[in-house]
Amino acid sequence: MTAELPAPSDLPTLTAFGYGEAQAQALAAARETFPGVLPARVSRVERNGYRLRTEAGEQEAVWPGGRRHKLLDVPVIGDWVGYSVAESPEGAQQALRIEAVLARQNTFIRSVQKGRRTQPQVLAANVDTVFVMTSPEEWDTERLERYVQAVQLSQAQPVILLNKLDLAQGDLLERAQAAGLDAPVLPIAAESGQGLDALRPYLAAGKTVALIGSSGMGKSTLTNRLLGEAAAATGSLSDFSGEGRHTTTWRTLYRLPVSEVSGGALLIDNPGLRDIAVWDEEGAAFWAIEELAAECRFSRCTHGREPGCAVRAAVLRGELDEEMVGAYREAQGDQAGAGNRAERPERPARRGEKRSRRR
Ligand SMILES: Nc1nc2c(ncn2[C@@H]2O[C@H](COP(=O)(O)OP(=O)(O)OP(=O)(O)O)[C@@H](O)[C@H]2O)c(=O)[nH]1
Ligand SMILES: [Mg+2]
Repeated sequence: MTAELPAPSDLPTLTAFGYGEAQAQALAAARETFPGVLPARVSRVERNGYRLRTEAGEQEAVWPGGRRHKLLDVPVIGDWVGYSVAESPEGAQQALRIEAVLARQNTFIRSVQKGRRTQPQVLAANVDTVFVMTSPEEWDTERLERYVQAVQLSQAQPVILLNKLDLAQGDLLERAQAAGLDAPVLPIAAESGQGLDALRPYLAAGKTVALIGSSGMGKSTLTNRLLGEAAAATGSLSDFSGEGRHTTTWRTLYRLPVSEVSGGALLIDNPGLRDIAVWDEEGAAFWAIEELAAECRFSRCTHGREPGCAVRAAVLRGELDEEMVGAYREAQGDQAGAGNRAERPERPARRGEKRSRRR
């Protein structure tokens, strides 16, 4: 591959991973700042770095990040990025370096609690559908409402998968489907493959689906079933009886084979979440801060005491809440080096947190 701007038709592998005109345009825009970067999709987020699906195959990559990057621009699973090939000091192995996160179609954000403050965490980007997986033992209408709302706010389509159909008792299925959730409820059994035909409309070629839900619900079991191979580790029942066991550690994006159920979609298997808290107004304020930050005199402005800070100017004009800027600065500090951290077991959401909708 050369540094010429590649056309989507020259990138058959990436096209299979969803690369199209929108990504080509986003790459062209990124090249104005980072000339010659090549396109790739983040296919795995690990403690010490990333794996990228490049036209030449899957390769490890680093993201230099830094303390003063934009908080919401940390590369996440599903992102399209522009990378360069960095020389190692020994001139030996070359590591890919993520230079830019390409403009996203959407972001799936939730709110996480940090001490007394909440901050946004981007769980995935460029996702068409989110499968929220639950099971008969775990069914909780209120919690599912929060998931549905969070998915809708991120402009993705929510679908509830009621897995382990073989364990359903009484009229659970009827009750689940009558619960009034603003999403289809599809009963399946990932282990036996029962009900998977119903997933077909969401698994068209080039579409991206993210699997979320508590630990032990069968996300990785479904992933393997759809892949036709045991690529993702799954837990045994005893693993889930104890406290906070998580089998899946890293977010991973797989390309599904063309099968009776899948047209070749991209599937993201995630570690278990205990619950989700919807991120809305703070999220909007954070975005506003990041947009203002582009106007700061110094590109590495911390929005503290630097002259020419557009963020502080907006606070002085009364357009931005001082406390929100404080939360933003704190969150930015915490996020430095993200992608270099393990996924931790999740904290439960606060009850009733952030229920309003952002437009
Ligand atoms: N009875 C039954 N058990 C299932 C079914 N699907 C998955 N399981 C079991 O559920 C357990 C957990 O499955 P996993 O796929 O590892 O769950 P997970 O959601 O990926 O869990 P984390 O990676 O920790 O988030 C395993 O013991 C599976 O065998 C099903 O359709 N029926
Ligand atoms: Mg798993």
